[in-house]
Amino acid sequence: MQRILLSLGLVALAAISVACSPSAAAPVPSGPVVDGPTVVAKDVKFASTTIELPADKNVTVHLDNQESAPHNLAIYGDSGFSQKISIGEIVSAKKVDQVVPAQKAGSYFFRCDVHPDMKGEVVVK
Ligand SMILES: [Cu+2]
Repeated sequence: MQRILLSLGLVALAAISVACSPSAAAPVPSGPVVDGPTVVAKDVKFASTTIELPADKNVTVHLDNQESAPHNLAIYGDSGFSQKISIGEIVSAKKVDQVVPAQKAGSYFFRCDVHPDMKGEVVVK
């Protein structure tokens, strides 16, 4: 019995490791993509603490990093930043686009993964 429990534990651990692996690919959206907002990063801050996205549509979001400090735009489903939705590329002094897969209306959360204090709310409606 103990051996079975141990095996189950190992399987659960393996599943958790896969789910948490940074290389786990974000869902690739299918279907049309609409153009979305530009988010500016400067002085180790995002210019806005709210991003609005249309509900139920794949959206291209633009990160405009206007300084040499590295930033990305990472969108999560929870305020604890554990449910990855769209993790953008980390860039310095550069603009980069990312396609955020369609989300239902509601509140989501964004941050820079390099500087977790750079964060805000994503309002999907
Ligand atoms: Cu940053």
